[in-house]
Amino acid sequence: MIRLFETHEIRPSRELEGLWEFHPVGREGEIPERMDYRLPVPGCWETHPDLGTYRGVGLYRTTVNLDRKTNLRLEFKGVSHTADVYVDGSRIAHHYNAYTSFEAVVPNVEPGEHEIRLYADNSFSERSALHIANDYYTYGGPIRPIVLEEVGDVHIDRVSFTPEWHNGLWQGKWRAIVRNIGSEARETQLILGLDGLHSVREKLFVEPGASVLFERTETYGGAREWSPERPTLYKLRAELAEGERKCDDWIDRVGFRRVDTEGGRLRINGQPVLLKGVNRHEDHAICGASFSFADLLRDIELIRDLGCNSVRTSHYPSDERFLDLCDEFGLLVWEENHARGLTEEEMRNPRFKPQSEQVTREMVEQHGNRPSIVIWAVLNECASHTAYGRTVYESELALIRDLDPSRPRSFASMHRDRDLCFDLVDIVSFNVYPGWYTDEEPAELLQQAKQWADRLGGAGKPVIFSEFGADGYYGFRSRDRVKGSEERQSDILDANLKAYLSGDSPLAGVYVWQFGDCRVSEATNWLMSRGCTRNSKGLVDGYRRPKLAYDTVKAHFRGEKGGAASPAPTVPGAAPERT
Ligand code: ADA
Repeated sequence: MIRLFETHEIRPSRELEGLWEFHPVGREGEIPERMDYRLPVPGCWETHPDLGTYRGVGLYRTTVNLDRKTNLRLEFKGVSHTADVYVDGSRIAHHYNAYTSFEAVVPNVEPGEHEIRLYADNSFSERSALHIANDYYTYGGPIRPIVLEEVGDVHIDRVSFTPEWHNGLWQGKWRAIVRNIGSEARETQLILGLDGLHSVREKLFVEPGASVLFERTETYGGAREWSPERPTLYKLRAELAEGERKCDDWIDRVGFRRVDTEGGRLRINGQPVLLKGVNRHEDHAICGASFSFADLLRDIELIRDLGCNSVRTSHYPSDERFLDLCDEFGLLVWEENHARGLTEEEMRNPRFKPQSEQVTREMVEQHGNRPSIVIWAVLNECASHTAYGRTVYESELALIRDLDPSRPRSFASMHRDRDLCFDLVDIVSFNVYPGWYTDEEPAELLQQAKQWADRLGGAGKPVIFSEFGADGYYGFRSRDRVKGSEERQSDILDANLKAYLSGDSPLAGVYVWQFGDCRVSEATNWLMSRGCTRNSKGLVDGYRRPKLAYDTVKAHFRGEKGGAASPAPTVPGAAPERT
């Protein structure tokens, strides 16, 4: 399943889902004598009994049949972590980073059978600045869907739609890119519209080998708002026509809502909201990082059951289908680029800047149409406390502002009163672990954090506690409530939430670390060693079995412990309003 809706009704498109041949190889480009395995695509090789800890390069191979001459466009929604794609023996794409999509276009492919070879590499080396041994696991393989499309010489590359509230009316700012991969200049008609609302039509002239950017702001008088309580979605439809014949389309979903941080509060459509959420790694004890739709939906239902109105995609962009579900159910999303805990030295790896900026750019360009995303964030727990680190935060936050000025930006800091970057963001966020790594009083820590924010450039900005939590090993029970037991995890979260959700709390949001236990890299130093090679701070374990802390957090988030309640979740199974 590619998305929750058809992304093309005119352009021929299908998912290359199924069983592909597989074999571990020594390096990208190598052709082994035999292909011993058959693996599922999408999937990660760790699900095969022989390959549970394999780290290296793997070759996936399949063939496709085309019944006419065409321009082939392959879209890879996520290959972990470095991908090289060959079609009929020629290398046509290279991409780094598991969590954003990329394309490979081959013009003028003859009818008949064609071979696709995908090399996926999940190894760690100097060449990889973001995927390193870490407190989560880098799986291997095409963890997200692969799509085959047939495109004309002139086709739609990308469309962005940004809702704006202007003098009491909704407007939409369109940016559409149309490209011509053929050898002749072409004239085409671009039609842009939202189903149920009006559309616009424009004649474009596209030179061979070039792209044209079309921009237009339209007013939508009758548009209905997207909000967490009523997540109204509109189908965005971009089409190309030659005369009366429609020859290409590109479909997405959008919603009309605005986000701001006026008065030090996070506001959606002018209404202050308190974000109550969980941090979610895309990791599951059985399917690794490659989720079926049913597994994604189960996570969403558990998050909604917890009384959350928000989720943070720690520490990388999420699967598109997960974000589709957030759009659909009105969950507010903090989405962040890919990084966790990089030191200044690691940020000085010459690969870091280009790789990190690329993920940031791809994240905003690929997910920017989604109403559910209300915060963009960068560089979780990296060196925001050093002068060099600050230059990196500054340039990445500026990049986001250039790409999308409509959403507030943040980063999750662990540097407390030593942070140098609070003046660069719209929302100041702290990762704190009272009761687990430190023995502070949560309420006192909260007052201190507010002072650090005020003093260090964050005065007047919303403050979020983006992480707090404790380990709890599923099934480990203790009358003495010792550290690591489910009881102690529950006690620590109870104490944290009591302080953070109290009536006079200055916080704009809280995100429990974390939703589900996740696998971690095997550590080479004792400090990073985690029991069971897992981060066990989940409210559910890797199989989604709730721990004691689940109900504790649920009671707080649903306002049963005296704090503020989240908006009532929509009735399970009821279809959200949509046009
Ligand atoms: C950090 C980090 C998380 C996780 C957590 C923990 O705050 O951002 O990725 O490692 O600590 O469990 O210690």
